[in-house]
Amino acid sequence: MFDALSEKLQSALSDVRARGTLTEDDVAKAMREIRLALLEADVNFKVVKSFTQTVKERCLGADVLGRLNPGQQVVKIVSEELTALMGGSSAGLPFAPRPPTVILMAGLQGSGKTTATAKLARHLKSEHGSSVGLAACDVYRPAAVDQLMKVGAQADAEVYEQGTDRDPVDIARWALERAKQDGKDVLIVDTSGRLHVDEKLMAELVAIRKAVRPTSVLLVVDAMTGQDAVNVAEQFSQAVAFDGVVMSKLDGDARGGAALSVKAVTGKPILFASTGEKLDQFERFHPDRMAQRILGMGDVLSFIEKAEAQFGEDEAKELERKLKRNEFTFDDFLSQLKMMRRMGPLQSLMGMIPGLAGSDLQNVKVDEREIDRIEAIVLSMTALERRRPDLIKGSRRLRIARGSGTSVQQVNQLVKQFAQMQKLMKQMGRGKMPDLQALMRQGR
Ligand SMILES: Nc1nc2c(ncn2[C@@H]2O[C@H](COP(=O)(O)OP(=O)(O)O)[C@@H](O)[C@H]2O)c(=O)[nH]1
Ligand SMILES: [Mg+2]
Repeated sequence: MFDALSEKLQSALSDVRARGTLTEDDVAKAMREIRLALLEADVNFKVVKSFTQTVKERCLGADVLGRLNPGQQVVKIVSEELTALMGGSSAGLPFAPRPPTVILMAGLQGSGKTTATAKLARHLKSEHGSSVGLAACDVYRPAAVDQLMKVGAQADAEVYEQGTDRDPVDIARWALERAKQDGKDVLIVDTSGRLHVDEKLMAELVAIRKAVRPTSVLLVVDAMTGQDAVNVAEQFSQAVAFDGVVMSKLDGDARGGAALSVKAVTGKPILFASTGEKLDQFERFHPDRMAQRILGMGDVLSFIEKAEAQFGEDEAKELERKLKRNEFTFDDFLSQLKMMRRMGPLQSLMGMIPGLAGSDLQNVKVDEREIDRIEAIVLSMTALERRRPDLIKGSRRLRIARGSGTSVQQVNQLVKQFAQMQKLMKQMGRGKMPDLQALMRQGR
């Protein structure tokens, strides 16, 4: 996600980051590079202009230049302004005072509405314990109702459908009645889309909106279409006011232009991020965390949150404490591996780990068999060895290799990798990225 942008911004900032003192020229040069990076990322040019202007003014205005560690100040300012650009604090989805809360999904055909409908249902169920019904109002594509039934079942949400012969406005009205009768907390209305914004599409949406009076209208926007996505969002906002954006297909978007421009152009925040075809690849969008991720500050909070969802909160708190204090042993490593496996594809988690983003380690392909081997090696260590990896030498290595059915070389390699990891964590703790913790507090 946003790899290209992330790389360019980090390289634009790497110079100032490293400097002990900064001149106005240094700042100007960094701003030029940031401007280019954003334009290449397909961010709306007006947005780029005002963004770099603000950042520059803040960098030169607040006595950044004279300060100790001015580079860190600049990085902090960029991070704060990126956060503001994407909507500042993360916005939530309001619930209706009297259920059901009705959410109307809008967007072009293929933008990811039906997928997002089911993902949101799953999300609301798991986060809020909501019982959710889905209204099948896309009657133009024959397979649309079947698709919603299929993903709806996966999300454990009841689908209210009447085939494809009735008027979508009638179906929406009927579905709302059903949802009320069934005591649903939430009704999500999936609608049809067209390839382009046209009058018929807008008229139908307006009619459905009138019929069900939604608590929120969400616009699903395909991040992979970049600037086009933002133009579409702008056209929608003129015809059918929406309250927030679901940014879909972020997993395929290396550039990030849509995500960075849509709030500034439409005035509406991104509420959710969809990052894959699977139903659990969906999360609330947090501008502050996204900014930190783009700038290679990792994303501790999302990581911990994901861990919390899988584990008890206590376990996750403990992990957070250890990550911060650098009391990290092979035992923790082992339980982390287990946890990660429960959390889903390892690769997708790598970018969230601070210190890993942008490092060589992030590019390591995660092979599940490799994880099996690592687990076997750690399990063959004694309790003492797990706490004191520095003891693992000579005959101990051979014993561990035999015990785990691996080679001494493989044991060596793991011990070395582990030492490298500890070093990374120590660097974090020592404040190689000192703003991170401040930013995290701010994000709470
Ligand atoms: N990679 C990826 N694919 C997605 C995502 N969301 C939806 N899709 C795919 O995009 C296609 C269109 O999605 P769909 O929900 O049917 O769009 P709709 O026409 O707006 O209802 C489907 O093949 C989905 O599996 C996402 O976040 N990431
Ligand atoms: Mg659909």
